Amino acid sequence: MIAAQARPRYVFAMKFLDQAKIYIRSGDGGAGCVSFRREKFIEFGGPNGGDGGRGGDVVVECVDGLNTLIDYRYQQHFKAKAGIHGMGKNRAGGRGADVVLKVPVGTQIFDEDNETLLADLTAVGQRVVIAKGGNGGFGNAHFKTSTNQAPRRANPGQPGEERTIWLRLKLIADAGLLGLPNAGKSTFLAAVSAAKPKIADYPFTTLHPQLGVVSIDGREFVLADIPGLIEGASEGAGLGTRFLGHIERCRVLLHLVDGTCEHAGKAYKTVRAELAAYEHDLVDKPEIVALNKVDALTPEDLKQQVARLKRAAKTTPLLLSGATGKGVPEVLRAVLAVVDGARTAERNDTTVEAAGWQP
Ligand SMILES: Nc1nc2c(ncn2[C@@H]2O[C@H](COP(=O)(O)OP(=O)(O)OP(=O)(O)O)[C@@H](O)[C@H]2O)c(=O)[nH]1
Ligand SMILES: [Mg+2]
Repeated sequence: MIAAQARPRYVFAMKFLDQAKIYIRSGDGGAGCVSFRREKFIEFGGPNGGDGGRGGDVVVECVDGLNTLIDYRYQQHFKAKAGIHGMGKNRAGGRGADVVLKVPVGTQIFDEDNETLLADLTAVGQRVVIAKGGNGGFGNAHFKTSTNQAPRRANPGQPGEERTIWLRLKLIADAGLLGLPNAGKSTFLAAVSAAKPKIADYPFTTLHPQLGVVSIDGREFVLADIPGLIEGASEGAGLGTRFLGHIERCRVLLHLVDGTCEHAGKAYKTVRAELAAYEHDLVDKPEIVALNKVDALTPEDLKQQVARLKRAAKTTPLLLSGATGKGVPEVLRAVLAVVDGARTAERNDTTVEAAGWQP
């Protein structure tokens, strides 16, 4: 039986959803001012209280270069600035500064009930005002009439709006974990993200793909953990290869090979053979090869496994231990480099398309 696990709210197994509940408040309007002109030698001083400034709005803006809502994990309260109060000599108060929440393309904004859609941000540059700043109050100069030359009244500013909203984004994995059962894929995901996948020393612990948001060097990407592949998976052995669909759109595969297995080269080749048998072009995707669980290896075993894996993969594997964290940042940086490269290439492609470029 698989125990239900508490998961942080921004990582949902299967739903592949990144979401954040945030509290926003637009700025209060500044109050109008009551003031009279009082100067030497000027006989009739009139009212000269200026209007208060408008409070700042809370704006959500869709920007380039973000692909998760990870920032909203660290900050959930956003408040725009209040408008400045009006002043004497007919000086109006300044407008309060807006607060702008930057979100990736594909973010949806829901009301507090998490059901009512308020806005759908589908293009870079799109902006929506989600809470309007309060209007500033009129100063007493505004209330001067022919019958009331010296009004003593001014309006207070309107209060800002306070509300709770949800930001939601459908996640698409940038990187996919690959390996035999027990290779340590889930351990790795748990070590590098807030995801809490089930981890155990028997094969097929992971039955459903899981996603986590990984943050490294101030950047982020989405990593998918999928069930282990075994020999014959493409013919349905083990859990089969259905779930490979979840990593078809990944930009890079991180192939973890268990250093404590009998033969790291054979383990690698088994997985590659199943990938090759899978009809979609997964086998052509960029791959980072890494030998895992190096904490459990003697220097001699390590040397031997590295040599075997290097021969099989025709590349020098990265070395890591998901359990101790050794080598993990280096692996993440290698993944990020490929993800970044692919993102840039994609962006350039779209630009060329948009410009109507023809070969
Ligand atoms: N010594 C050591 N053990 C590890 C390391 N990473 C994972 N393990 C152990 O290896 C076993 C399998 O780990 P999992 O993370 O569940 O492996 P998995 O690849 O997700 O396995 P499946 O979901 O079954 O495909 C567990 O007992 C882990 O504690 C590591 O870096 N070093
Ligand atoms: Mg697992």
